[in-house]
Amino acid sequence: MQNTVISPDLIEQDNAARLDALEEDYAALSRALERRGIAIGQVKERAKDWSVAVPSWGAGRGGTRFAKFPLAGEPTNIHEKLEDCAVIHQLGRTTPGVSPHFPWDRVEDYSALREEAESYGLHFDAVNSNTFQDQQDQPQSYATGSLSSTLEPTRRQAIEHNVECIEIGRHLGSDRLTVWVGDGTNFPGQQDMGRSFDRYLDAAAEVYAALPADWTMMLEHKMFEPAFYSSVISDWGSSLMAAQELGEQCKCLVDLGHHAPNVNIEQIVARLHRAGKLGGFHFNDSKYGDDDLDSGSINPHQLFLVFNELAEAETAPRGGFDPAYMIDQSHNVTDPIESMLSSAETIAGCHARAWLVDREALHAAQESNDVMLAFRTLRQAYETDVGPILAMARMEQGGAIDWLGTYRASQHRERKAQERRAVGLGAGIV
Ligand SMILES: [Mn+2]
Repeated sequence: MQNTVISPDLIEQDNAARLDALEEDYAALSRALERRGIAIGQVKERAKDWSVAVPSWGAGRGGTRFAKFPLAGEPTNIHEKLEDCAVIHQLGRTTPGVSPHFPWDRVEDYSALREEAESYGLHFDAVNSNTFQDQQDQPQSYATGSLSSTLEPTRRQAIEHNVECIEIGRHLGSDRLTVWVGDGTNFPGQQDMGRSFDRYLDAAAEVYAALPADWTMMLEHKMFEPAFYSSVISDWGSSLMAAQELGEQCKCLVDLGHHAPNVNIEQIVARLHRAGKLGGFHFNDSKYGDDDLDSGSINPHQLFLVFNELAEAETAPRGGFDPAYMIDQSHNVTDPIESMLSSAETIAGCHARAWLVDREALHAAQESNDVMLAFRTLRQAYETDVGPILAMARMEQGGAIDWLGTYRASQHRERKAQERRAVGLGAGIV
């Protein structure tokens, strides 16, 4: 018997009140798509088959370097986070995977944790290691680097932590490890840029050697922060070099917020795919830097163009194309459940729109250099409102047509504010 956090009766009751309007919108869209030679049912089924994982850390309020403003009833441990992730999946039906982070989600019994997730209809996605902050009682500090540290005991500690994450992940049923290091420098001359990359590669090779045969190691690059002069794995070039050197099972992860402003991220996606090294995504949006804003809240067009490249890639796959899709956001002023439901819908919408592109017409226009026709072919798909398809897919799987309305009617957060212990004020990024 599956553990449901939100009453299925409430969802059904709410849906019943909204079904007539949805059916009307869905029928109108169905006719419009039919004129374009698209069967709406196929798009809906594709939407049902597609999913994006939520990060365990995203279930809590995020923060900035300056402050964190806690939310009454936010989760304080992995068990409560799983409960909130269950709500997100129950209402939205697109997020069955949870990406855990260690040591933040450490427990005694990982087999029991896996069963707990499964009781909600959830599973564990990519495991994230953490060598970017020090933990209590940790012998070596990461203040001047982890996998690339000049100090052998520090590198050893970082390697062992990553290997432990793989071990935990095996118990949780995961098959991916995401490695992001904050390693780098804040001053010119602080470290030798060539030798620090060498040290990183040597240490990462030891982590790679511990990967089970069916696992993927994903390297996440980030241009700056916490290192503000140079980062060791700063861009997709460094990430690709490292992934190629480490081996077949190592791929690159693209976090949408980890690039310089105005960088053509969709082109990076196409390049990594061509190299057979596109491992996965961290979805979020950014206006200025690594803002970790809600996916598609600032630049939904860019998100669509990324998915257009993914649809191209899936049409002509290379090198075991199977990217992992994850949300990675910091919810500083919203209820994280609402933000992740909103983001999952936006991301799923961009995925669906990419499959509305008349690819044959696009390719023909590209080959004949018909610039305007090529552009309009993409634009037509982008401008299609796929909301009724996503809502119908949700409803048919037991989710909510109006996830925001139903979530608020459930009073989940208010109830949790009574049950859960309050989070301290804290400060900074969590
Ligand atoms: Mn990320």
